[in-house]
Amino acid sequence: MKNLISSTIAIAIVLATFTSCNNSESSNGKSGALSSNVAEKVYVAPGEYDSHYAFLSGGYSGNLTVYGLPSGRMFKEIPVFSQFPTSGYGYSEETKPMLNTSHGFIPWGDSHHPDISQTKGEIDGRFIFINENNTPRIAKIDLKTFETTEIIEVPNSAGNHSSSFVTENTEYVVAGTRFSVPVPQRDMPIKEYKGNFKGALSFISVEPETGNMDIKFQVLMPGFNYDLSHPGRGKSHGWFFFTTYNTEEASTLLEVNASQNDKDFIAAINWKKIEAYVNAGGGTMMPTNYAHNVYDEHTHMATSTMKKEVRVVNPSEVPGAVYFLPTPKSPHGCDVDPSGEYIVGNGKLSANLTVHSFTKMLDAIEKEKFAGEAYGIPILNFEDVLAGSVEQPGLGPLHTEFDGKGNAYTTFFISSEVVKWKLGTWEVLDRQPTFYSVGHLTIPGGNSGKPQGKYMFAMNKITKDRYLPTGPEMEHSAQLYDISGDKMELLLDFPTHGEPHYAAAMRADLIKERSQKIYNLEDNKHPYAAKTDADTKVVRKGNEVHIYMTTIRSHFSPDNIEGVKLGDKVYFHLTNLEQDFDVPHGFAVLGQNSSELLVMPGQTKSSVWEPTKVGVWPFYCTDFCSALHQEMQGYIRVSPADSDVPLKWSLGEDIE
Ligand code: RUQ
Ligand code: CUA
Repeated sequence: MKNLISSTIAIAIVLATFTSCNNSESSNGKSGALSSNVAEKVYVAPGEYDSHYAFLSGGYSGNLTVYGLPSGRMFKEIPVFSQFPTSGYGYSEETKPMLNTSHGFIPWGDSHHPDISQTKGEIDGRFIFINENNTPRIAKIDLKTFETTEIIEVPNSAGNHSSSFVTENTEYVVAGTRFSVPVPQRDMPIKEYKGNFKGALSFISVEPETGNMDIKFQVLMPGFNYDLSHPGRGKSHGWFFFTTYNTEEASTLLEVNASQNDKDFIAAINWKKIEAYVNAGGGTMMPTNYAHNVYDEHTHMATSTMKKEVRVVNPSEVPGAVYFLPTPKSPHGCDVDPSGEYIVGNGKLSANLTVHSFTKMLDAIEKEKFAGEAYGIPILNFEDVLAGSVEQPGLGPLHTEFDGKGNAYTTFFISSEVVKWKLGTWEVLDRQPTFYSVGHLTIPGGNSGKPQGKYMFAMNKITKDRYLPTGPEMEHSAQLYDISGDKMELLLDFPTHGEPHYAAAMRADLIKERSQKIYNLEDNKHPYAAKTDADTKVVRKGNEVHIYMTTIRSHFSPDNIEGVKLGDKVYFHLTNLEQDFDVPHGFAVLGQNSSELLVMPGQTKSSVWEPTKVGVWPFYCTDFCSALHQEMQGYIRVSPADSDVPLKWSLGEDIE
């Protein structure tokens, strides 16, 4: 025990030394080294557009932020796993079901890895997927509307981290568990972890036309930690690769106990083989509970369905489907190059960067050259699958991306740098410092067969002195580099929101052309929609009062309402009659204990209010929509519970 603790302290000191040397004033890159021609490279003149979209995960904000490149301007925050009072997401009656889970309503999430849908190995810009780490879920955002339209919970999973990466035709979005747990969950002693806990790797199918998600199967793997993953592509399409750590299967003091083995594994999963097995009826349906939440663009409402079972597959049932590739030491990122030949294991504690060869892997499998097995899964020989290694490239490698021109770019957390190296010769070509402690990096089109060169940005974990101080908390920071030349050139720092782990980025054209401007009022199928002022009304059902209300510049209809009583549950159903791009109206009523609503043109949204005080309470539009926005207001009268004030409403005249 003493040994464990002293080695922990030793590691801590090493880390502290590296981090602190980054903080010194002399190394913060503020020497004015950037020339004015660098400024031109990121300058997007007023009224002009950026050339790329970047979608940065919000980490512990639970959301996704949208940026433009090269300007680094933030365009939008898309609410995904967290309630978002700015738009009413997760507060409105229509969107609350999106945050339903088997644990009940969860107002928050921790999102990590966005990935854009692909067709034939190329980014197609239809959807973006993102994982929730804490209460395992995968979300889909429609890039036509930039709205979260589907969330599926992932059962038997915990710390959904090796997610959400898509295969080259978006056949699957894959979600892997970070923590192994009892499967199914049950009451058992923690010390019986080893050999008993399992790691579920989930393959979620995506319907080609609609994008609808469904858990096709889960592979129940040994109780390791599954950290990150990437699909095979091109020649390795049909396979999926996952890094593992804690192959020691420790349940306590992992920083020491999970760093014992000289090598952990990359798990190679032949999903095509398992898919064929499952299509032939293979696997077992396991009883479980998970929520599947879908937002319908026509009713403008989400529904949540609780699913009762999931198909699980034990690797031993499908011989030849799962192999382990030994990979030094506690690998984090698992990255596959655009050709599909090279699989990079970024060993956090390793001095070198290990690259495996897909061809050599197949060869070794064919010759059945195994070094042993773990829980019945064959382990290949390290030397047999090794393509090469980058010698001493830096300290603490985390993630690698590719430019499609034969180069790879790896982030090093401890030495705080991005290192460019060559696939095949493994020589280091360039290194540039990052400020500070870089995690992921992104090249547009990163996880695809066709990266879109030109830019790379690093997402740093520590900001320190890069911006004006904002108290003890600084937002994280990203740095944009031009990678079109031989050497990487630092262009720009820009602050990010929450903790971007990964980001997905792409050329703007595809998304820009398809972006929707309004919701068609005619197509609005919301049951409480009022499509003209003539449809507005107030209806009492017991103690529920439903107000069918419309908004148009610059009034609410109705705007005077009486007859509501204490103890009533008041539903404001707002339909925005506007059919004009970028003209939402907002709604808020004094004392409302949810959030405002922001209603898009043609959309209906509902807010519930349970008044607690007698009085006449104003409501108003929260979005400065017109010259007469300040006039866009109304009153609702709340009477005592036993009053006999009749239910009445009006617009433009006194209530009689
Ligand atoms: S993580 S910094 Cu992707 Cu959540 Cu590596
Ligand atoms: Cu409508 Cu302000």
